[in-house]
Amino acid sequence: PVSAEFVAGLPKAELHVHIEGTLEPELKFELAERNGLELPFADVDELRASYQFHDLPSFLGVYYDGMRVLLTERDFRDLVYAYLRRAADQNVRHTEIFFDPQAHTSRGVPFPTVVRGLRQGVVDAQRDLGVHAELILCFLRDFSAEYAMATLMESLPYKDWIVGVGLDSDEKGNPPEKFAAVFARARAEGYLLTMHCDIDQENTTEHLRQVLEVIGVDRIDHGLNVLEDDALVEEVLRRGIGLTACPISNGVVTASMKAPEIRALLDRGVPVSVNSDDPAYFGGYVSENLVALAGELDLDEADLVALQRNAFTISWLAAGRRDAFL
Ligand code: ES4
Ligand code: ZN
Repeated sequence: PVSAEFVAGLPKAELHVHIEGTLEPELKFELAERNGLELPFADVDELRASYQFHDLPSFLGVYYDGMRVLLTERDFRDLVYAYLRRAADQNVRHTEIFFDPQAHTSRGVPFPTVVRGLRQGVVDAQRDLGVHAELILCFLRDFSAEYAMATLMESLPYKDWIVGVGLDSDEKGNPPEKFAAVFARARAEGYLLTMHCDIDQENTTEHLRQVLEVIGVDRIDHGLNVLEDDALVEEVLRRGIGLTACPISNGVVTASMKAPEIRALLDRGVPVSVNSDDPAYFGGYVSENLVALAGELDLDEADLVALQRNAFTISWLAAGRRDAFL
């Protein structure tokens, strides 16, 4: 087995973390107070105890509700800064952070407020903590394709601050091809592309086929069930497409960390990395995810180095910058 100290010291990249999912109860209370909002919980412990979910929809309800405290540019800046401080403490050197602008614009917070605040957090953390970060704009797949397209258009003045686009929220009834035109336009604008394609959702092999054949993604979030079809495994290998696994998240939402699937992907040479997803809600940042997975699979130090090599390799760092980590 491997020690927590070894995991802690390993230089890491994190590629699958939702910034709104890093909102810890302490900061939630602080922002509520700053913005004159009343939370229906007496204290941090009571709030944390309310985090009970058994599937994706029950999690998403809590997740979206928690965002109501995020209102000003400063709030978004502080959210990113708090996450990057924790990441830097775990020796994360590079991270690609999802944000859900429609979870904010749909409740009246302007797009520029969100993206300017997030960018300020990235810039401040890079200056103070030396951690490098990029932003990935995620569309909410349970909203319409038209709303996604409008959000894409709103993002264009901020293109230099956004490395790519993704797709998250409830997959049921919301297949990748619903967003084919949006992602084609995003590609034409120079964005890199990823999409959530989650094991244990419905029709996932069909969704994976669409993600590869219709959308032409550069990466797949989760995607572990490529294993259900050899042709899908061959295709991700052929294209060098990476998968971003989230063991603790899967464990909370679907009652299994999917460790055997991660093992099988590593054995077959598919570049898979380990990530935290929504650490404030699922109870583990990237190091805790690595320790949990290492325990489950009896990983050794070389395996953990290989997982971090995968993470830097499939990251969207520019080639020269990436090579500095490898
Ligand atoms: C998410 Cl766990 C999960 N699944 C889908 N969408 C999400 N957004 C934030 N966390
Ligand atoms: Zn996710």
